[in-house]
Amino acid sequence: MTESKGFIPLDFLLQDEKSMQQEALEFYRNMSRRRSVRDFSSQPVPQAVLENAIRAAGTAPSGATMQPWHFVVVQDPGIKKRIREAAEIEERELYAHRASDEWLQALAPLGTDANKPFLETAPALIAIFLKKFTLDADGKKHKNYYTAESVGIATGILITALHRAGLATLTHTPSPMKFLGEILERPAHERAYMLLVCGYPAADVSVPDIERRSLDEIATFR
Ligand code: IYR
Repeated sequence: MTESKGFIPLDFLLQDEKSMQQEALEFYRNMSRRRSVRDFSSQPVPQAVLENAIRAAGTAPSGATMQPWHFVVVQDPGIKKRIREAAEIEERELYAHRASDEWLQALAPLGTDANKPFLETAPALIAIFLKKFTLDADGKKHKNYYTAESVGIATGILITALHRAGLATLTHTPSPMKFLGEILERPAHERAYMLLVCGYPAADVSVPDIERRSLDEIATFR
């Protein structure tokens, strides 16, 4: 499985300071343009982009290198429809009953509601599953560690890889998400972690006018 076969030299690229600074600045500028999108074109996305973005996500660090994630890419219209219907049932509950007034007020600027047409319009839904255990070839259970942290990092890399490849995403977390494991027939030791909606933005899509917190606000150097 993931057992280390020993140690090998690190494949590390030492850069000069100027190119480090350029790279960091360009990366920041590019990432600043990433926005969550809620209105997608139905145009299909290149399969190889999805595959390589998931390969990149799979490079994330993880507790004891257990790589406790599984990605299910849904492009089948029938399965997308079932996911939409199940998600909207939970979302209607959320908006009508489950969410506190404080929560609804926090969501108001986003203009969201219980209708999730993008779950059918977007060409690809990537369901991300968290594996509390890994089953080896003999069916033996191996405990995984720091699973939420590990899958969170992998999801961040996935979002970044898709953005850099020219695709828009939406992190969608209908709650509870148990229906995802059922529809996608995942084993019981996997928990649905997030649904990443992926595709090209619809023409002329607009996004909420928000600002990112400044460096001063989010970081302390001492
Ligand atoms: N899951 C709901 C509500 C929602 C919650 C948060 I926190 C958001 O940042 C956005 C939406 C929905 O998708 O509408």
